[in-house]
Amino acid sequence: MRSLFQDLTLIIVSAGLIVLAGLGCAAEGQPPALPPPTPTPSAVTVMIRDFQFRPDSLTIKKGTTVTWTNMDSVQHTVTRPTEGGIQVAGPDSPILNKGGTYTYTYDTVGIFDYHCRIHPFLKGSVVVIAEKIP
Ligand SMILES: [Cu+2]
Repeated sequence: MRSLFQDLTLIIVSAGLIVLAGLGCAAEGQPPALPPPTPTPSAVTVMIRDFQFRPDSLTIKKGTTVTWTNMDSVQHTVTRPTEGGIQVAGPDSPILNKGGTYTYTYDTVGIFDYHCRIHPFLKGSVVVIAEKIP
């Protein structure tokens, strides 16, 4: 014995299928344009140990945050270069003691060198790309 409720349910489900079928036809042969993939920002860690940035060169996606951690007993910095007395883009940390960390987010595509202000021979660089790393 079918109830009125069952009949109504059947009608509602049928109507839903018809609507879905209609949508299917509309989309046929004309796939909807997908939005361009957005690079997912991520986080990368660089250790400063034995007077070296490890790794000393990185390739990252735009929007990636890099965190430097000083593992040495001596103080270090993560400092962008200066050109004609003006600092160009890049990280600019305070002095980091042992265990100190500094975080910088690269929002611009390009090549960004950096160094330690206290030990200018201590150098690193970051390549920032727009596309996803394969
Ligand atoms: Cu240093």
